[in-house]
Amino acid sequence: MRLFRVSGLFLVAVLVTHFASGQVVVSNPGFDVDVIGWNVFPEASIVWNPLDALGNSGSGSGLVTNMSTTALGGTGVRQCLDGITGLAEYLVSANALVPGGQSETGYTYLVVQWYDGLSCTGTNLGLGVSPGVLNPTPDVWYRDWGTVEAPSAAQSARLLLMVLKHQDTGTLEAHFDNVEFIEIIFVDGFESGDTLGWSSVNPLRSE
Ligand SMILES: [Ca+2]
Repeated sequence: MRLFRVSGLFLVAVLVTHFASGQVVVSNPGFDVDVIGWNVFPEASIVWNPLDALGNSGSGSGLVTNMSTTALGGTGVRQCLDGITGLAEYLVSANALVPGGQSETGYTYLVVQWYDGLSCTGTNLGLGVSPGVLNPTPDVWYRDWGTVEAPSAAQSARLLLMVLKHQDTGTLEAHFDNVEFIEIIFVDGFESGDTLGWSSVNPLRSE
């Protein structure tokens, strides 16, 4: 399983580069003890819950409730992120779970709103949206994710964890955990003519 190890090393290199740059930091991404840092939209609430996406007894998740009175209404929680680099590509992702036994139905998705000022001020430059996971299996953790490119003038981004409810009645709850907003740094696109960063391992051949 050499490929897996090589991939792991590549991932570490990307993360080290990311954290070394210190650009975008999500506050309270893993909901260890509370939901501080996450602010609610209208018709939504959030509470801390001990259910953790990785089964970690020392952590939990944010349980978001959609109370929308509009059919197909999306609402949820948000956090503003500074340190955005214009034209940079970002991976946005979060674990999500819709508890079973609920009378209403729906799903989760992520939204990024770009701003040309710091701390989500100035002009709203538009949205990036993850496709979400339609008709998710109840009580199973899944991963919402998407890639978004920051507009050239963007300096900050508002990250939204959203719950969509199909019905205009009742409520729908969903857990979120392990939120990530990571700049994608392509280590070597062969521009240098140097292939040292690449392995020629055959993934179909085991060691
Ligand atoms: Ca957690």
